[in-house]
Amino acid sequence: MAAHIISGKEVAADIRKSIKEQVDVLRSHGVIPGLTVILVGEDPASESYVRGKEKACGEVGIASEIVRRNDSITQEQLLAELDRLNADPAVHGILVQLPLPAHIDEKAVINRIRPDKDVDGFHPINVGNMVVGDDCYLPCTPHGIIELIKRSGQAISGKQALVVGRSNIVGKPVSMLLLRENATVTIAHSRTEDLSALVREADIVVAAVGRPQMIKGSDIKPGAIVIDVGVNRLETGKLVGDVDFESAKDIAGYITPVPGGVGPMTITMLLKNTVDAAKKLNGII
Ligand code: L34
Repeated sequence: MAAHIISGKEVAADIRKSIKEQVDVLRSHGVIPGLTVILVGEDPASESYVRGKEKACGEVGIASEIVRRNDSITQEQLLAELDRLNADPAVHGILVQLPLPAHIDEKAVINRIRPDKDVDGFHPINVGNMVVGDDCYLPCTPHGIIELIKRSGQAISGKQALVVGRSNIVGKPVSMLLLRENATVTIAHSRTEDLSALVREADIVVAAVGRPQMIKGSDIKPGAIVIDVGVNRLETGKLVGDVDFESAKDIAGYITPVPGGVGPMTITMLLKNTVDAAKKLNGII
């Protein structure tokens, strides 16, 4: 049977309506939520994602600024930039687009962002609070994934969830969020010995490895929920996920497309965190 296609684009549009309403209220109180994105270098994919963020901010009324620096920027200069933004009361959210050039210590950069402006949820304070279930900014892609599953109407509690990939941005945090929703979580990675066997058992598969079309429909458990985080551009220019959509779509129960699946949700959760930051920093919640 053909899977239900979970449209991240539609879910995102729905959530953005409510975000815009919140921004309108804030603006009527004289608070304009502000997001600053730092983009170092000229990676075309990062450029495209950051432009997507800027456009989405504009649509809901968030003031956004992109600070572009070329990849010769030193770590000290980048940290100084963060100090400036940390101190700027018009800036409620700060995001440093990753990856950074190799000469820059990513951890030092993330650690420099004020945790209460860390709308990416990457600062160790936010990560720690997420793990213990305290108030924090949730990382955007993992949070978007949980929202997509919930809005598909399917239960997470008690299900076997397989997360393929263990990055700090997606794999690890989404595993924690699925656990928080009472899934039984397995994390697979490059050293996992029999990935196919694990995929076959999973009620929920989250694919976040960055390897084009590596998960095939023949491995998927009939009726499973398949969330594809991969955004891989083939030589032909076509954008594909980590899941082989064509073979998976007739076996899965629910599946996200690429593009139009997780990507728009990542951006939407960033908008949400920025509005929450504007509220908190102004003592509104
Ligand atoms: N600091 N770095 C930081 N925060 C993040 O949350 C990110 N990420 C990841 C890369 N680096 C980051 C993003 O923003 C990935 N990511 C991201 C954001 C948006 C989209 C994909 C990845 C997206 O909108 N994808 C569209 C297609 C875009 C295209 O055509 O290029 C989609 O529909 O999937």
